[in-house]
Amino acid sequence: MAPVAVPTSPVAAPVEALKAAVGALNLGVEATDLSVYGQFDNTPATGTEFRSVPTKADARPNLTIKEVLADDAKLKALGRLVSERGVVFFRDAEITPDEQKVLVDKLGKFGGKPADSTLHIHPLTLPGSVHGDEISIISNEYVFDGKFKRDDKTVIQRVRGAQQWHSDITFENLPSDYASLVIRTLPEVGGDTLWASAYEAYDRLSAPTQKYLEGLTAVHKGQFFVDLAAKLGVEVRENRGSPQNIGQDLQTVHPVIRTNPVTGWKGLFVNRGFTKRIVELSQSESDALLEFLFDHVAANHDIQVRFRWEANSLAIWDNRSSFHAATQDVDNVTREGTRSVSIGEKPYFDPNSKSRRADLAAKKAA
Ligand SMILES: O=C(O)CCC(=O)C(=O)O
Ligand SMILES: [Fe+2]
Repeated sequence: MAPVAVPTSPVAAPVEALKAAVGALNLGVEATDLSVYGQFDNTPATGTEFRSVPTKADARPNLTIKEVLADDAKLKALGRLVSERGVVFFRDAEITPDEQKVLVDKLGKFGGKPADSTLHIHPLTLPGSVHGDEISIISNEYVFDGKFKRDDKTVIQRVRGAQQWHSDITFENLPSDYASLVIRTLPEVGGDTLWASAYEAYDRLSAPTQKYLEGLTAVHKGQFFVDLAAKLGVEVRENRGSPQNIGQDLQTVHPVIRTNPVTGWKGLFVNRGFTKRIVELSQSESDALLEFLFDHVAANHDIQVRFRWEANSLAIWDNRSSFHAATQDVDNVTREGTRSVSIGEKPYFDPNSKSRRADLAAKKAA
């Protein structure tokens, strides 16, 4: 791993100040009980899917994303579910790119995101992009805009699955809370997306390792986008969904263990895509620890879910507490979708927050 300059003064403010910047949580209040609708958990660790067709065994009615968008009580319940399960899927979801924006922005607002956190403008989305600044086009043919063609044309040349794991835009001072993706042009087979639970990644570490990680912070950097901007001779966009998301270097510092403000649960918050260096450790210690943690997420399929896209499938995830990875396993077939990303709060670690497993076990026992 190439050395990364370690900032001399990490930006971490006291946890109470960071928590105070998260507005009132409004995700439990007046919420509807979504368990009355047909759904199943994809794996114990992560993923809940709303079924599109009731079966004999489960006659609960179908919940459509249209109904959710039309009813704030349902939206609040959905936000809570996404934060608890890491990712939620809908089938037969008719949703426009503009509605995707409304969806994640409202989830973020109900979740108490700072008043000036809006929707992310990707550093490499050109002004005048086809669906506007706040929709990233996800494509296997180009990077966020038609001008940035990929030069890794075939499956064999492309990055393999283990290298793909990330949570979105963690190079920003204020990264994402909620995000949504629809793949609108699909290969018949292939191009699945995987998600992994950051809560479960934390819970499956030994207690001494958990303790150790809780004291650490890490440098995140969007090096790929900085390099691409330089290669193409363009500046990266500024004011990327928050007045705090500025600067050309796409670099920041976040805690290694992050508290999700909605669930109050602790999750691992380093990812192979963007985390470059543990601030408090030597270069070789940092390299070894990060490699272990990246592998912990990528190699353990028992903390993951794999989702096969169909026409009108919709995924909504909480970037604070999950990782995801695309699968680049098709040649010469277009795969294209629209993604909207809400900006959340400055990440923090609250020492009083809980393990998901411990909290769920305590609730079950109560
Ligand atoms: O293409 C995919 O499957 C996932 C792309 C991705 O990382 C995202 O939409 O944030
Ligand atoms: Fe992503």
